[in-house]
Amino acid sequence: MKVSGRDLKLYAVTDRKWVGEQSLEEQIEEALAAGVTFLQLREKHMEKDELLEKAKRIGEIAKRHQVPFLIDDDVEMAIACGADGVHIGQKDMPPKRARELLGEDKILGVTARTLEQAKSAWEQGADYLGVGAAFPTSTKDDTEVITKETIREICEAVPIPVVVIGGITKEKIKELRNCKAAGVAVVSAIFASEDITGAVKSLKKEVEENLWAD
Ligand code: TZP
Ligand code: MG
Repeated sequence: MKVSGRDLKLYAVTDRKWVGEQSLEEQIEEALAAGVTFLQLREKHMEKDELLEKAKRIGEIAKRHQVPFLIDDDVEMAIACGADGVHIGQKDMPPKRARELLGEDKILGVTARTLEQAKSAWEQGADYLGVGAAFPTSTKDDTEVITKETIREICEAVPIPVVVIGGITKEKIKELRNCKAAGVAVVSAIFASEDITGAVKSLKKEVEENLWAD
């Protein structure tokens, strides 16, 4: 399998709005060195040229840490920068089309909020699913919270691993205990932290103690 449950244990999604003393690259370097297992560049308001340059640099950092590196939404960008794959939402192109463009070797992640979306994404070639929002979040404004039961139903219905996203903090991971998810995807719990290394280590420990079984 291209993506195992282990890979999804602690999935970091970038947001340069949290960049302060450290650059985005430095934040990512620190997060990867501390033990993040999967990385997505999700920068909604960056010009394409800047995004391409950043993506190439960040891809090199991820490669050095042997962590899969994906681009949010943009299949062409993922191919152009040599990323390991792309993560698309329900408003992007259909997963089947993304798979055709990417080929079989690249990783395709798809966001699903319902059982129907989850089954369809899997049938169309998704390697893993991002499911949420698990909790309220201010990082993404057009998302709704789904129930833990829905998350669990999705995890039981598809043979590909599921990463839970949305409002996840180290305190909240316990509430995902029975969901059967492989891991958690976080933005602010890592990148808004003043101590990225400490945040990554404690999030990972909570995942290992509460939901990670592979
Ligand atoms: N998709 C669903 S919720 C979300 C995305 C990209 C944002 C999650 O951000 P945070 O800061 O971990 O709540
Ligand atoms: Mg997206």
